[in-house]
Amino acid sequence: MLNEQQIQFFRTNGYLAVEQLLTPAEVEQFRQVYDDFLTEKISTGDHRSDLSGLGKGKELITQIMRPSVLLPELASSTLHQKATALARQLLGEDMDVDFDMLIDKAPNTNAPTPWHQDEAYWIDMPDKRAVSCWIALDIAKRENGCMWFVPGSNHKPLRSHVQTGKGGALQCEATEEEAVAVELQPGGCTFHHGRTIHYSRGNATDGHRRAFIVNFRPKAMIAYERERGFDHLGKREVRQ
Ligand SMILES: O=C(O)CCC(=O)C(=O)O
Repeated sequence: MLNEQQIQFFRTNGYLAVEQLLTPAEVEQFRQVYDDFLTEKISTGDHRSDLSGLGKGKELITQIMRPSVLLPELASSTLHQKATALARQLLGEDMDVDFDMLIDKAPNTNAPTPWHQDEAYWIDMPDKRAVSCWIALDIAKRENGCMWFVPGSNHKPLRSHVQTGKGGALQCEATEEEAVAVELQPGGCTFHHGRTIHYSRGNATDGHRRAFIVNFRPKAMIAYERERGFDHLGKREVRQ
């Protein structure tokens, strides 16, 4: 569980690193499931896309949306349970899983995830509490695409975003100079608020950089989104 200092750090800075969310045995278990998605042993269909919007025939950043819809037992897995307990400590007991996703940067693909705020992807909601848990299944370091966060951006307005590439990720203006890099060991994780500006460099190493991400918001806001047909599986829209 988190202590008061960690909760305060998150509220002030909009992000938090947790050294070990998963045990080494759990990391191994989730790597296997993850690879079943990557290799299409579990079919991903239209849940899968290239977040870079640039790859010609080859995916640069593989994004698989809502793996727990494809493999329902994931929804009650240790990973989801542990992440949910901490998300509730950070933003309240009414936080629930809105969606999960896998983002893999394959070896030597060198494609950065552009600077953005997750909120730019979503419909406007009356309650803007949202937190994402980004779990490293490999060592995450600057060279293979660890997360960078702009501290305090969670308290500032949403920046304007544009879509990159062909159907690729959203992007806003920000720089590494205003941000902090968070390197993690496998099983470690970061939490970031839906308004926090973040990014990752491309993977310039010979190994994969696999991240399992779970996103939380209040139960009432999940219902609000679903009533409006927004389920994190549809086409990307840019909010201006
Ligand atoms: O894994 C990445 O490179 C980016 C992840 C991200 O933007 C997110 O989890 O909100």
